[in-house]
Amino acid sequence: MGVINVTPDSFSDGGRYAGHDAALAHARQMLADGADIVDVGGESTRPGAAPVAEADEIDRVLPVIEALVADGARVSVDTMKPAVMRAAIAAGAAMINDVRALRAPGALEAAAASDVAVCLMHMQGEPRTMQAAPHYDDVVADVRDFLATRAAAAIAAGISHERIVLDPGFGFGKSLAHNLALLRGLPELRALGFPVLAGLSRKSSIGQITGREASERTAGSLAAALAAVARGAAIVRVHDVRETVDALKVWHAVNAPNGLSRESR
Ligand code: 7PJ
Repeated sequence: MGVINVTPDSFSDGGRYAGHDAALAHARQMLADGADIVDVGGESTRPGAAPVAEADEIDRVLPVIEALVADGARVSVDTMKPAVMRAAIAAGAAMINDVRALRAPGALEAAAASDVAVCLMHMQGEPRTMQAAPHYDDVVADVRDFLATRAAAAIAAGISHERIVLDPGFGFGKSLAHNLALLRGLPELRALGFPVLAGLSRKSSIGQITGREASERTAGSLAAALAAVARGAAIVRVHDVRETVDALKVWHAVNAPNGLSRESR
């Protein structure tokens, strides 16, 4: 899964679509590089990021989703807002990726009224303050129990089991130690019986371990992606698609039961 952030258009002089064009070009490159899904988001959930109004978020993501769907791409929408979910679904999005795990009023209903996949992510606290003092009694058990509860709520709302993906939410109200415990504990999340998505790409934990700025975290992110796949992650959400696809091709070749995969023989 490649990450596409649609940022506000930076030019006022007739450049209304500059942000859209840049996002679209980036998404098409990710698909050419081997991404199976592009995750389109119009509101940052990074610690301290400013909220975006519903109509603005729709204006940001919808043209990009429409164009990618017209290309035949599989698109996920990274949003917490039911109105954005409904607009994205109507435009042909295949997945709702919600860092609030469909907890906003109306979000479960918006997803249930469609047949798209949903990614339910764990977050402790709220984006603005979640990194202040994250605390868990047992981080793996706490996250697992939350995700099991949200999956049950989704199923009760009419979202079938095979549409659900779970995500521990690396960096969302978690210290480095919490993130590492969750990465080691991915098999316990897998044991709930749903595919697991892992998003560690360029996150501050990678920076804490390597001492590098976000733009210099590719190698660290690759190691994290492979560690997640080795522990059962079915989807990795990444910025560096080309490098991650290469790393996964090598990892799979090593781990394939007959050595090389059929295509590579
Ligand atoms: C995640 C996400 C993640 C899912 C972001 C960033 C922060 N969605 N959206 N999982 N992270 N499902 O990319 O640094 O980890 S935004």
